[in-house]
Amino acid sequence: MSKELIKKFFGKEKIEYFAVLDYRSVRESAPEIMERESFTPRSVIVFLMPYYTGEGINLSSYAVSLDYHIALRGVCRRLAEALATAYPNMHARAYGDHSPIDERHAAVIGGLGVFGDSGLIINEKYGTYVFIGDLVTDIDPSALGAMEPTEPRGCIHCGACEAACPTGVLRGSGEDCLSALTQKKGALTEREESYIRLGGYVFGCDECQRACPYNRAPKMTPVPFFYRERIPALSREILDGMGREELSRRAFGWRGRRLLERNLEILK
Ligand code: B12
Repeated sequence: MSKELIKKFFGKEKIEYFAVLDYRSVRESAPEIMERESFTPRSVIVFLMPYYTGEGINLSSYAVSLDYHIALRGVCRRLAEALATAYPNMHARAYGDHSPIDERHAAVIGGLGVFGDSGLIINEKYGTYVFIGDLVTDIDPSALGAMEPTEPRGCIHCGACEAACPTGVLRGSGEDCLSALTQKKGALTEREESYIRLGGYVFGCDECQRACPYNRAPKMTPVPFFYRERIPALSREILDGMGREELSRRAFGWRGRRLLERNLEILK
C-alpha cells in the first residue's frame, strides 16, 4: 500500500493531516507497551482528527461529542484492514492517548502542526482542536513511503494561553491544570473547588484553547462522528437519565458518575 493509497484511505475518512514515519525517528515514551507486543515496530502512521463542533456550555468542547477514542479506534481498525489487504502478514496496533510513542512529538516531526505553549499541537487549519491517533506497524517504512522527520517547531509564544489559564499552571505558578482538577477523584480542597467554579466546566477546560490566536475562527470538523448525540450542557437530569453503558461512550464518563455529580454540585 503506497503513500497514495494511504492518502486515499484518509480522504474517505475525511482526515486531511497524516504522516508516515520510520519508528526509529519517533520518540519512544513508554517502551514497555511495545515490549508486550509480539512484533517489532518499524513504521508509524500518525494522524490528526479535527473535532470542533462548536463550544460546550459547561463541558469542554472535546467532551461535548461521543468519546473520541471510539472514533480513533474505528479509523485505526479500518486502516489496519486496508493495510492487511496489501500486507497479509503484517502486524499493527492502534493507539490514541496511551501510546508507546510521544504522540505530540510524532505529530510535530510529521509536519502536522507546531508545538504550542499550551502543551497542545496546533494545526494550520484546525488549530488545537485536533486529536492525535497513531497506528504502529511492522511494515517496512520505505514501502509505505515514510517521510524524513521535519525539525520540531513551536508556536509564536504570544502568551495568550498562559494569561488565560484559570489556575496559572501554564504561567508556571505550580497549580494543577483545571482540566485535571475536573477529572480528579475524591474530595477537593476549597481552593480546587474555587477553580472549578471559576472555570465553570463540569469536565475538561478549554480556556487555553479559546485564547489561542490560532483558534480565532475555529474550523468545524468534517468528521460526522463528532456531530452525533452532542451534549453541550450536562445537567443532573441528563446524567441521571444515562445508563452505565451510555456513560461509558462519553469522554466525560471515564472517571465515573460520582465525580460528575460532585462537579455539578460545586457549580450549582
Ligand atoms: C494525561 C493527559 C492529560 C492530562 C495532563 C495533561 C498534560 N499537560 O500532560 C490532563 C487531564 C490535564 C489533560 C488535559 C488536556 N488534554 Co490531554 N492528554 C493526556 C495524555 C493521555 C498523556 C499526556 C502525558 O502525560 N504525556 C507524558 C508526559 C511525559 O508528556 P509531557 O510532560 O506533556 O511532555 C511531552 C510532550 O509534551 C513533548 N514535548 C514537550 N515539549 C515539547 C516541545 C516540542 C517542540 C515537541 C516537538 C515536543 C515537546 O515531549 C514531552 C516528553 O515526552 C495525552 C495523550 C498523549 N499520549 O500525548 C493527551 C493529550 C495531550 N490531551 C489532549 C487534549 C485534547 C487535552 C485537553 C485540551 C482536553 C480538555 N479540553 O480539557 C486538555 C488540555 C490541557 C493542556 N493545556 O495540556 C490531546 C491534545 C491534542 C493536541 N492538539 O495536542 C492529547 C494528545 C490526546 C489525543 N490523543 O489527542 N490531558
